This record gives sequence, C-alpha cells and structure tokens, in this order.
Amino acid sequence: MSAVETATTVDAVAGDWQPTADELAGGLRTMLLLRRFEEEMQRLFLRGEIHGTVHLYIGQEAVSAGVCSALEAGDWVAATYRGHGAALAQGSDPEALAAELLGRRTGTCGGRAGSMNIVDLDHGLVGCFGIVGGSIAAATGAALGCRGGDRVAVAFFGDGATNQAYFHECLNFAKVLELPVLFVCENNLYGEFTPLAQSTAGADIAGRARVFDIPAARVDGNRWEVVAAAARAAVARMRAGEGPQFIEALTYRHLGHSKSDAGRYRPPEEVEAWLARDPIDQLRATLADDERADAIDAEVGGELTAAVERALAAPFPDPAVDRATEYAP
Ligand SMILES: Cc1ncc(C[n+]2csc(CCOP(=O)(O)OP(=O)(O)O)c2C)c(N)n1
Ligand SMILES: [Mg+2]
Repeated sequence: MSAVETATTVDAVAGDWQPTADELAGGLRTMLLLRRFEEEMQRLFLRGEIHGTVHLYIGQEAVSAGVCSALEAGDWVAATYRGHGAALAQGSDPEALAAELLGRRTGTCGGRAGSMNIVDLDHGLVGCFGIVGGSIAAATGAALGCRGGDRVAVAFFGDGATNQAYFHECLNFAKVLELPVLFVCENNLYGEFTPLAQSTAGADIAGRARVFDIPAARVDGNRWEVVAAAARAAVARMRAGEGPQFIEALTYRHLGHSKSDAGRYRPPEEVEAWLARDPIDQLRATLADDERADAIDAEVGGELTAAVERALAAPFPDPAVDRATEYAP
C-alpha cells in the first residue's frame, strides 16, 4: 500500500460538529499564518539570518491548526522542534516568534531559545522540545496539574517518537491516573530519513494507544475540518473526566527533515501525490469562496512582512544586562 493510500485509511470521526463558513475561514487564516511564517523563515535562513537549523512545518499545518482550534485559554500544549506551527496556532505573537528565531532580545524567550526550544507560557505553550518525544512527557506533566479542573493538555509528537520508551510510560501513567491529556501523533511517514515501515513494528500507531485502553482515532491530517472535529470530540471527553485521548493524524512534510536535508530519499511520485493533497488547497476548496480566501492570504502576508521587518530591526541580547540563564515570564 502506498503512503497516500495509507493516509486515506482513516477512522470515522465521532461527534456531530459541522463547521460554519466563519469557522472554516478562521481555520484557513491560521493555516495561512503558519505557512507564510515558515516561508519567511526559510528565506531568512537562506539569507544567513537564522543560525543553527530550522525544522519547517510546511504541509502539516492542518494538524496543529485543527487541534488548537478546539482548545481554550488555560489549556496547555507541548510540541517538538517542528513547533513553530503549534506556537502560532496557540496564539504566539508572530513578531516575537520571528525575533526568537533571529536571536533578538524581543524574541519569545529573549532570543536565547532559538527555533527548537520555544516556551510561551502566556499562550499555553509549555515548550517545544529538541528531544524526540520530550513533548509527550511535558504534556503529561502539565495534565497532572489539570486534575480536578476542566483544563486539558495536548502533546504533539512525530511517528518516530512512538518508539521512545517514555511514549509507552506516559500513555500508561496517563491512563492509570485518567489524566486529561490528548496525545497527537503527527504521522508524516518518516523519522528524519527513515521511512516508518523500517523503524516502527506493526505500523499501527493508533493501535499502540488502544492497548492502554485509550480511545484513539486515526484521521486524515491534511484536512483541517477532520482534525478539528476529532479534537473537539476528544477534548469534550477529557473535560467530561473521561481521561486521556489519542489522535493519529496522517500527514506529510513538504520539505526535508531540517534545513540541511533536501529530502532525496523520498520517491518523487510520493512527494507529488502529497503535494496534490496540500491542506491549504483542500480547505480553500471546502470554503469555496476564493475572494474571501485571497483576502485572508493577502492580510496575513502583509501582517507577517511587517512583523518580520520589526523583528529584524530589533537588537540582539546584551550579555551585560540581559538575563542569561532563566526564562522570566
Ligand atoms: C531522544 C532523541 N533521539 C534522537 C534524536 C535525533 N532526531 C531528531 S529528529 C528525529 C526524527 C524524529 O521523527 P518523528 O518523531 O517522526 O518526527 P518528525 O521529525 O517526522 O516530525 C531524530 C531521530 C533526538 N533529537 N532525540
Ligand atoms: Mg515523522
């Protein structure tokens, strides 16, 4: 079975939520913000403005945009080194995020975290983690603090992270304590340069959650409204005290693993098939209002251009005066 065929083998999503045109437009706006932000970061990286590396989220926008649309203020999210999307979907300021990647003092973490380790507690972002699977443990810990209330925590992580020991430890712990944590596996079919089938026994990631008796849905992660519906259903169950939930979202990164990777290990026809399933194109088609979609795109683009200009004009941290070792919210 090809990777595209695999992605169409998905579960029906429970719940009767039908998005309005305004909700679809809101989802499109978030996804366009994520896409245009990443394109700006790619340009800045190629111009030598961003040091280290950057893991771009282009192609996977429907996952975090869909899931975070189901959350409320006070809920927590933990994400990976590919976490700019989750940060923006949670409402992080694009100018501060751009400044962070540029190492500026006005960055989300004062310019000291860079791309991979962003924390934005004001917007419910527990953190982005360079350690594969770190987000799973962080969100499980955040969910411990949510017990007895109606707040929830979400962990975003990749398919490769499901082979980490603490994936299994945290799912077990969360179920035993019935913690309100939503585990969201962004299954993009590769861990760095290795196809899923070569690293992951059984290849049934949602099934790994079901053995812990955690309700799990396998969904088309390139359809915003499908992800959003699954997330709404899962979040409602968590707020009702039904314990941890799991979503496996099938998706694909359009670009390489990180900026040093051209992605040549992927068959061209596979890449083409997934590009034809671009999540933004699909939501535009669902919205069926090109004039509105174009206006949103132009507005987001204008806001981002201005935000990046301001971020580039900001100063670098001054070691003599700026705090160096701790995050000060
Ligand atoms: C604990 C740990 N082991 C190995 C690595 C090196 N590493 C970085 S990303 C990555 C692949 C992860 O793949 P996946 O979880 O599918 O996420 P994706 O990059 O596809 O979003 C690996 C092995 C790491 N950062 N942390
Ligand atoms: Mg992966």
